[in-house]
Amino acid sequence: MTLAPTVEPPARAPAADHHDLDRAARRVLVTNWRLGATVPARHLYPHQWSWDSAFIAIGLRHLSSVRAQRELESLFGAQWRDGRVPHIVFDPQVPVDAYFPGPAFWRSGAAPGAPAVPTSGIVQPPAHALAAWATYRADPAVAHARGFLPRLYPRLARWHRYLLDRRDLGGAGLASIVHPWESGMDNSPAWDSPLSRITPVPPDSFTRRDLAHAAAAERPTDLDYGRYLRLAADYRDAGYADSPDVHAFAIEDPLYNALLIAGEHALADIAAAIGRDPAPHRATADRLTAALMSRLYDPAAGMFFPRDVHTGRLVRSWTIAGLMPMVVPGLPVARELVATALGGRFRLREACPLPSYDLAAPDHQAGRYWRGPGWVNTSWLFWHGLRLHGETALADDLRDRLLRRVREAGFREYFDPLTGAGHGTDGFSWTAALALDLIRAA
Ligand code: 9WN
Repeated sequence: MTLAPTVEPPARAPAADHHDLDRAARRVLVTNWRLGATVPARHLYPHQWSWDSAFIAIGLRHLSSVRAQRELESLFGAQWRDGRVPHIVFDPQVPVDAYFPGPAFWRSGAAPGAPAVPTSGIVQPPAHALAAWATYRADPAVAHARGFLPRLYPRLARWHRYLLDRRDLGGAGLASIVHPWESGMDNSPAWDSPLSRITPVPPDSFTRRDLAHAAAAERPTDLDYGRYLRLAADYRDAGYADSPDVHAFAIEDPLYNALLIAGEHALADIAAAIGRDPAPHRATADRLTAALMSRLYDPAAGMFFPRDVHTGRLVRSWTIAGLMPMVVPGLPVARELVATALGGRFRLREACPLPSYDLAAPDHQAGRYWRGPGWVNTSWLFWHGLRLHGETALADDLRDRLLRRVREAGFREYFDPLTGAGHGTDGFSWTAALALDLIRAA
């Protein structure tokens, strides 16, 4: 059985007690808006990022449906001929050394089928079809007038096709990520073991820019960066070709594939809305859901784990990625995932945002990048999943606590899940955008 995704809360004015937060969130998105797209954060991330834009559109649709549509359109304007949507679209107006690795590292101009604008060559989680459908539903009249869905649908479909065909490195139908940056959870402890096989580039061969804007104790280490750069350089030097020989890192990730499945359901809705056949998308979603269950679900644990394509084994690391299949309509084990989220590792009733990594693990670090702290986007996805599976009371409670956290600590990039202390950069776009969305569901 499949249910239609319900990403569109009814359009509502914010309740009086949220007016100040609402105004402050709008200010963040206005400040971070550039020509046609929104940067994740002014200093640390001064270009357009792929999955950030999807979350940003989900919030922007409440301010200006045209701007939300343009956010997605500008990202897909940088789509490669093979269908990939790059994880960063570089703004040529921004100094080349403002972010590392920048256009000079990725050299997309030399790659076959890359767009005119410089981009990276890797991708990020496919949250875009979900965002496109939510954006359309916020204002169908304006979307119709602008031809939003008929223009975007073929691009979204090609994006998913790239993942389904070129990235099925494990041969079981699921898409593989080929770089930790592709997971969106760059520094996740789940990548430690597969990354340990990668020879880092020498530490004196690159200059990081992130440490000028964020504390070293809250960011990945130089050794991590050395390995990230080795993987990215090998991919680049192979002309961004996808094959198990090129990709020393190849993982079937539950977060990634859950978004792909939810996205196929959204594509089915989009197809139906523009008079196309939704059935192939529903069939793909059902096939992928079966593969997700058989390849990545551990019934004894009540949890999804990533599978390392090279070893063939599950990586038994308890990260929030393993709870993300909650966004899959009709998921047969939603109740089990809720039980896991309520347990001591994630403490759904108190921790907020939900921790990126097992609170009970000895190597949990509440302030370090994807190794403990909570992000608003993964909690928003879990909230969405709770609503999708009828867990309204838990969803409402999580929503209220998320809004309280953001009101107290600001629009931070991530938060200590138990104390609420803010970490990373401030004025972070998806925190603001998703707060706007949660406010309207309150
Ligand atoms: C590398 C922009 C991005 C997010 C990712 C987050 C972080 C980049 C970085 O910032 O990654 O892509 O430089 O660390 O991990 O999820 O999309 O906000």
